Amino acid sequence: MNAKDNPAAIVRAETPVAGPEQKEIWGSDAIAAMLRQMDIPYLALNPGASYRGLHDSIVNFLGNKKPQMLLCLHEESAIAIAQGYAKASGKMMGAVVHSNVGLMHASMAIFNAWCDRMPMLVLGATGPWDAAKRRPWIDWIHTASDQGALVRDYTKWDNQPASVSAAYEALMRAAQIANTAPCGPTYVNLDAALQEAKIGALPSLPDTTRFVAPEPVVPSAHLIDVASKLLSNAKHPVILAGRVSRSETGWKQRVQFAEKLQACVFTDIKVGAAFPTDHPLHAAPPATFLSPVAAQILREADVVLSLDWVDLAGTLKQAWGAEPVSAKVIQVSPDAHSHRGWSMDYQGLPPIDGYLMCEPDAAVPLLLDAVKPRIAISKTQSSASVPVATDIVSIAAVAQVLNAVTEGMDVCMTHLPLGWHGAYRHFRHPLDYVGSDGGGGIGAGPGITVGAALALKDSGRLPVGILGDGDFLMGVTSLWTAVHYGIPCLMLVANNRSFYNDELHQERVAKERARPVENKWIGQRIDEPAIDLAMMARAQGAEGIGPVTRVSDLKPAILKAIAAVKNGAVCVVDIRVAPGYDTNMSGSTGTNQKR
Ligand SMILES: Cc1ncc(C[n+]2csc(CCOP(=O)(O)OP(=O)(O)O)c2C)c(N)n1
Ligand SMILES: [Mg+2]
Repeated sequence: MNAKDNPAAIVRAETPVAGPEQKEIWGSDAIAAMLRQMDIPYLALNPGASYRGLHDSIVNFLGNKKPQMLLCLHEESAIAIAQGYAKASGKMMGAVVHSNVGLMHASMAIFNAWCDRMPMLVLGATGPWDAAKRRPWIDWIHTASDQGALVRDYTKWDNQPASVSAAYEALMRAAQIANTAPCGPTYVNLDAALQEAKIGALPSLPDTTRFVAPEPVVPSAHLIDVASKLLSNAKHPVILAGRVSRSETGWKQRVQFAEKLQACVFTDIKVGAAFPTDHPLHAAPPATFLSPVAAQILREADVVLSLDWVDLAGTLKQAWGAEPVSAKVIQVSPDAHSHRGWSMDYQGLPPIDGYLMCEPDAAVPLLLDAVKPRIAISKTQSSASVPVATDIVSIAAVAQVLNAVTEGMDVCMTHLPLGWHGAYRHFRHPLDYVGSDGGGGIGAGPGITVGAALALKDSGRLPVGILGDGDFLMGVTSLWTAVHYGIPCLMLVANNRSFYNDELHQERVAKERARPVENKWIGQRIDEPAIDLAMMARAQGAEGIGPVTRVSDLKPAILKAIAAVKNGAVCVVDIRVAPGYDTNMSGSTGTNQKR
């Protein structure tokens, strides 16, 4: 499936008619020209009068190209699409949301992107800051003093420029900051009056190449020396491969590095694939929390190298409990640059014996050169039993069928459901899996899938998201955007007709309080009526298959869906899975909550 032999894979254009020769230039024309100058490929948006000026400029001044608008039916989808795009491409796109209300809708998704350290340029607008220019009522309710405060605690920077030249600078600064590690969303609020002011000639555009993000920081020779000595002399080195890039070179270097050191490697299901999960040095299936077996392997380590591992302190705590961490710890992470007061997504404070405050991709090649090769000390992959159900429709059964029918095919898992067990499918390439939502905000799966599919549209890789029904339903209108713009992708909905994760929590509370566990479904089940998810797909022009209720129907359904997507369709398969998890999602150690 590539753009050449599948024209449907090209994002469908909404082409404006040409207007008369432009005599006047408006503030928003200059802002639009700047977005083009900055190479922003797309703007996912939901419209609003606060940025009707910019909207007009994108359509009539730029011809709706570079950037191209992607209309979304909810601001949360617009941001999730930008997040998915960044996850799969490593590149930033834009999103535009309307005044305070659009930003409020967008806010959870911005939080997800923030926790996921994904770059994006969020543009917003306010009613005229000059009160004399406000239309009665509506411009007043949609004007807030300090609108950026709504998202300031989970964006890297925000600004409300007061002139075109200030807007040029604000946009370049926003892009530069968003793309500097640790990446993240930035927000620029464009005053309606500034957009709608006549400005005479277009102010000359700066050379944006002089305002780009810096080259990755490289650790000092001294720190490489400290870290490589610790690693070379270790008896049981462990690598925690966390947030890394989608680069194939980076991937290969990590593999060479682990092999040279003969170190055990852990990966994390919360973030994108970082190491081949079927490599003999890969210690345990990627998970949200360490399994007891994985915690035991980690505890045997005498040197732990974190490659920007999410929640290093919490992970060490799962292995060492209340005792001091006996291993030496090397931290490779720029993340603390984003640690601030409001959000605790910085996690616990880990003990560190060598601190390389840079991205893993910058440190690994230097460490690879510097470490001494170690002789293998009988480290093998822990043989985690892969839970498989063959007689009931379960997430395990979905995984089994998907694995069988995609054998030898390049697939990108754009999302996985909460009940997914890391042993269900192997990842052998950085684009085999792009990681989860980042901030635990449900409803992101469909948008992330569409955004990742947008980034992958010419790659020949099949984008597949497996989503919980709750997640799917909250973000379901992302489908329309994918259909409308011709962005093929597959969504398999693991439909247990429940916000099941929380049934488990109610069960736990009931047990704790000696109350009836049978009531755990109340206020949780999405049933009577069961929602026809395939019909919700068809309602938006996507293909809808299912409900699939028998294991024997799974394979033909998924094969049909893959064929449809390869043919350019957006396809949803409603799979009625039995409630139950093969994984411990609530994070208490030692319990497998399968039932
Ligand atoms: C925006 C938001 N609302 C509520 C929650 C709490 N929550 C966590 S998981 C979950 C259930 C998700 O349901 P589904 O996607 O169907 O997955 P399942 O648990 O059924 O496997 C809920 C409601 C959340 N994390 N985010
Ligand atoms: Mg569910």
